[in-house]
Amino acid sequence: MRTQVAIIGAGPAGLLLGQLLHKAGIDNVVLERQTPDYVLGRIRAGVLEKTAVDLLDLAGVSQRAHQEGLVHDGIELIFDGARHRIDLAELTGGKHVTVYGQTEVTRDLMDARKAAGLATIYEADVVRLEDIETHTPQVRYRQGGEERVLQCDFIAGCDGFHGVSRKSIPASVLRTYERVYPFGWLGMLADVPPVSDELIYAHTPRGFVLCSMRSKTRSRYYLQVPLSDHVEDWSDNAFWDELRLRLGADACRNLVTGPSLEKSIAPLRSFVTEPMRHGRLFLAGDAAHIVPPTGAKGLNLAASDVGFLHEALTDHYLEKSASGIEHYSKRCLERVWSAERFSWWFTTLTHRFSEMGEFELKMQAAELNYLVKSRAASSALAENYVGLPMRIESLLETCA
Ligand code: RFL
Ligand code: PHB
Repeated sequence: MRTQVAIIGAGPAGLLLGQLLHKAGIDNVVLERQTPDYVLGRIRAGVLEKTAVDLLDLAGVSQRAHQEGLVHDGIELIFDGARHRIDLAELTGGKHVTVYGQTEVTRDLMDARKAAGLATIYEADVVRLEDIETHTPQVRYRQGGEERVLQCDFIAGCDGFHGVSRKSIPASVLRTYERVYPFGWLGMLADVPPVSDELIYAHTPRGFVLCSMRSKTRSRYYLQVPLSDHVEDWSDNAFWDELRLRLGADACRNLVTGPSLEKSIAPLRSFVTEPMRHGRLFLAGDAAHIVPPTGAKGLNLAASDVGFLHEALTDHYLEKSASGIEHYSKRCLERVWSAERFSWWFTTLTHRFSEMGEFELKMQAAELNYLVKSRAASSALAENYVGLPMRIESLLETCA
């Protein structure tokens, strides 16, 4: 089999790229290790920046996101038992985020791909990438007990943190940067109305809490937990009890509890790979970088990588220019490092670290206080939360 662009991974990065390339008349095949149901069963991101929604618009798959997505103009911070609102719209000249689950984004992309009759091969486990430094790379995969080969012009490695693409770049070229956090997030999804209209990020003596949602009737909550915790040991009642204890009576006034639809523990990590292209292999999304979820940046970064990759491949096929390909890694990495910094900072500010002494706790408290009292500090949070522009060099103009 042969295609122009072989895409590894049918997560949001791979599917969005496939749709954008199809719109530009560029032939592509997606190879995915799992089944569609498995991919849709993973409960992950919930917050989309405008840049991500713009790319869904461009791909022609945003109709439901606009209809059903919830526009959020602000977030709440809780610390020291008090609630503070960060007015995202007022602080950023009218910008907002859209609360629309990654599952729904993926479903919309899957439906569009199916409707367009595009090739997605599920249960195809990519085992090796070959000849990536030549003009005729190929992807070797296993399907139904047989080994097959997909020949192509380019490979898009959209296969997440545990995929094969990153590992195919020679160690002598690859540089990685990593920080692993000493805790995880226990997430729970339940068909109950959210405790508040806006997302709540809470710093509490018992650990961090995030109150998020998927709709007006479906809530998503997260608790900071030790890495040694097992999800089987957290009954639904234990989860709700701990949530109440951490948030306190006032913030829990409107809390509605109910049976969980899903519960899972995710470790927190910051990770970046440089470069994001080697020869004819491009890395995009979690295959190249991971952020702790506190800033809600993972899916949004995956989308902006795909935006740059779509630009690079249309430059190549339609404009006959190598410019986008040559600049791909640098363009992505500038935005990636900004989001890494923000996600690391917001995580460090809002979580309890066991090694923190009295002094570090006072520093955290002072910074949280400054954040809600200073317009400059609140603006910096808001500007990052709604999402930096695709090209960071335009930031000063945006703010002017
Ligand atoms: P994915 O979604 O991991 O998809 C990669 C796909 O590649 C497949 N694959 C292979 N296929 C074939 N052969 C192989 N050898 C393969 N190896 C792997 C996998 O099966 C999979 O289907 O990566 P992608 O597309 O880069 O998307 C990234 C996002 O999923 C991720 O960044 C976000 O979910 C992160 N994230 C959040 N991001 C946000 O922007 N906003 C949020 O609010 C947000 N909340 C979150 C999050 C991530 C979380 N977890 C669980 C880590 C909340 C949580 C709890
Ligand atoms: C989510 O709804 O899953 C979510 C929202 C905001 C975050 C992280 C996760 O910062």
